[in-house]
Amino acid sequence: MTIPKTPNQEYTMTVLSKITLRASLALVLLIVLGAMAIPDPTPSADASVVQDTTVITLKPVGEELKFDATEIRAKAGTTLKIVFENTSTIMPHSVVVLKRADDIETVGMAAMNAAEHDYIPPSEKDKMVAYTAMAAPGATVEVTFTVPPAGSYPYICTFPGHYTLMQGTLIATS
Ligand SMILES: [Cu+2]
Repeated sequence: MTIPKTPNQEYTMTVLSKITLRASLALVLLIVLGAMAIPDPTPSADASVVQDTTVITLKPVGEELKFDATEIRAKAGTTLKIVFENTSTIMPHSVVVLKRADDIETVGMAAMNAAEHDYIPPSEKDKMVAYTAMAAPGATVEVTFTVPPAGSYPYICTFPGHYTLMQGTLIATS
């Protein structure tokens, strides 16, 4: 494209408004596409490794009974720190990593009657790999533990009624 030697005011204005219009259309398209984007079925948490400790930050999705990451990956035998930022303004939540998926129901049900233990039932602790304290709305809790042997480990929230929906999977890699 050659630039006219004698700048034509009208030409410049036309080009500029065309560019502006195109940019606006592109922006609108981006917004529409963004709103239409299909959520990743297994969103993964961002992980950062500090001194051999993998740090993963989890949050709830708005006021839904959902973790923002439903899959966490870490190497078996390494140290994993889960930081849970409870961004909900109304609901308490926790992160409890279990040894077996078959125990989700048992632990979830037992937790309902464990208010005095912060909804971490002492009788079921042997089924847990790790657990955070119950995070009040707006609070941040964390737990640091050694990643168990290679395999899949479910994590749930043990606040009454949340465990059926509020789940994710820790994948311990070899
Ligand atoms: Cu919860």
